[in-house]
Amino acid sequence: MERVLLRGLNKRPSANDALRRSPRKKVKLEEDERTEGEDIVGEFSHPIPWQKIEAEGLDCDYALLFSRKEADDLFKQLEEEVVYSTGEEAKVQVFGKVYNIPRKQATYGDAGLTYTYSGVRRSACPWTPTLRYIRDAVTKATAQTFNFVLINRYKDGQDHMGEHRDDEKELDSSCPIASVSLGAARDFVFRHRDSRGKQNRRQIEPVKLELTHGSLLLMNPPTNTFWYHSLPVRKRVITPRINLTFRRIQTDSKK
Ligand SMILES: O=C(O)CCC(=O)C(=O)O
Repeated sequence: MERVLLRGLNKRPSANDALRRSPRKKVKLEEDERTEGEDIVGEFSHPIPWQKIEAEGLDCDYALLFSRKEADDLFKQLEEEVVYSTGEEAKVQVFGKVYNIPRKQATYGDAGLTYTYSGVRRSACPWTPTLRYIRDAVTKATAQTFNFVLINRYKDGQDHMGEHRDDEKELDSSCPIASVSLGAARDFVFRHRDSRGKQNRRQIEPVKLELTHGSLLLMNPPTNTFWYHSLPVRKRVITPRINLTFRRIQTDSKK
């Protein structure tokens, strides 16, 4: 399987580099993104070196968003703040069968938002201070706003996530999915939709990355149309990892 070497092969500056690297560039935050006392504009205070990952129909950007120390602190704070789903919300439905998910999940976001995937509808809990901080750091780095976050906690390398696309109709398809990783580094695999299964129509190499502590992966459109992604079992991983995927759910006025 092809491993993408982020510090060598397939590396080229992102098309939006000029925007993202420009220090103190103003970003207009949407009205409903503001919390009390917050300025209307945010600023790019920390230009970060982005690495571009591309293949046919795949467009991603990868960067280290947080230093090791900051990522350690954020991990600890999330361990205290995040309340994971139990009961029906901790299950998925695949082809009509109900399964326990092989990890823990939680959903946070703007008031009243819900998100349905794998046959289960999830409501957003109110943003915690740490989630708001991480969301704002992602907005400053990307100039994109997000109203929802799906959190997955993997206790070790046995916990995993199967192949899927983030292509639910309630998502704003023009907005990237912004994936922040904290804790153990894990492999992340993209597979093109035409190269899946025994009846595959084409031979297209999977794209494999390692998502490290403090990193941000942006899955830009049209990646989630053409490529499935998964987080496979890795038995050698013995420590936990938290992943946060920031999304923009269409609100009624935009549907
Ligand atoms: O934990 C990860 O990196 C994968 C998360 C993911 O695939 C998702 O939230 O859709």
